[in-house]
Amino acid sequence: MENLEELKKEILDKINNSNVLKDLDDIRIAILGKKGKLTDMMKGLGSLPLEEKISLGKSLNIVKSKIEEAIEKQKKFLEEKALEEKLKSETLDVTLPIRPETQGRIHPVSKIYEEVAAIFGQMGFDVADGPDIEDQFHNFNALNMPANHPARQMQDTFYLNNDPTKPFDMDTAYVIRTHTSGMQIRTMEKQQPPIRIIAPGRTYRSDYDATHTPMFHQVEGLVIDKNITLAHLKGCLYDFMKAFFELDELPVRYRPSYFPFTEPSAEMDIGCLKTKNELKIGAGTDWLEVLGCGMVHPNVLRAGGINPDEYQGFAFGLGVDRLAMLKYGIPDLRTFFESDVRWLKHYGFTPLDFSSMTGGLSDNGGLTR
Ligand code: 2NM
Repeated sequence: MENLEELKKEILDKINNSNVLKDLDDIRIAILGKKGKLTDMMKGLGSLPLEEKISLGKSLNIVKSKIEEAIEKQKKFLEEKALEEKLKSETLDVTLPIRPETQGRIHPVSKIYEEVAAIFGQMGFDVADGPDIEDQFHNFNALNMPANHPARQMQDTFYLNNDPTKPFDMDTAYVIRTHTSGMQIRTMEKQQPPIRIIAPGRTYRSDYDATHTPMFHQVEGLVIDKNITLAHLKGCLYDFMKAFFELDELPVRYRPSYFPFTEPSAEMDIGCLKTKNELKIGAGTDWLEVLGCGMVHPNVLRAGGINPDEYQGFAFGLGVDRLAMLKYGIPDLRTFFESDVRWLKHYGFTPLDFSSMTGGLSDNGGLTR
């Protein structure tokens, strides 16, 4: 009995002094396991006289439950301690600056798309989306470009062979779009006026030199409503150009031009100062062409399912790559598509420096740089 009291004290001490769960479990096995000390003692009861068996058995049971209780308590304590340590070691200070310095950059082309969408978005335009692969109706016929039109010729347009098991059929072949205008036609087909959309996207023409790449980026726009006039076109595009170049005053002029899908058609120039190695927009006496535009041809409205006696509209198209070169002073178009990370680091934008009309279009005041 005295031994038992001592043993109990010794075991409880061990339990309460254990520091890790593994040690505690080792102690439990050594005492209460199949071959544990207390288990052995209980097995030994069988060989004792009845009276001793009863009283020692009782004592052993009491000791056993005390030990079990102590183990349970210590286990809880050690588990809580372990959790606390884990949480402490995993703490993150979310207020620390980003490390290493942010690596990714937004491509100037994407930046221009954001800026253009922010400006026209504030004027109430929606952004349309459509396929890069077009049928000839949406890319040509609906745009008042009949079968014999020069721009449809093979040297300008990438034609696709729809069915490789048959000979190429010029009449039914799909094309990869030469402009984004197919989206305007698709919008007219599914929506009656008022329509105010911009259609940004990749476009493709078989052309390659210092100022032309076979894939380039466009934003086209379309406005249709009752009583839309050339004055709406001029006001809208004037406001756009001032917002885009972030200038309060900007000289502009419209020159007569020709597009099959608009009548009348025009090209818009903005005033600038050209010197040997610098281009300053909004000052000087030189002119720079920035976009094409016009009043939507009645044939185009009809092709889109809109009655030209009831509705009028204007449309425009601008080259995103060229606007990026002008606004951000990038001299060579071909570098846009070389995926050189040093170029991107120089001309690109950090993702947090996003474009908005209220936060500064191209520069948010150094908040993220
Ligand atoms: C341009 C110039 C002028 C244009 C026309 C249309 C449509 F579909 F409404 F007829 N969309 N875009 C257009 C007009 C595009 O790009 C230089």
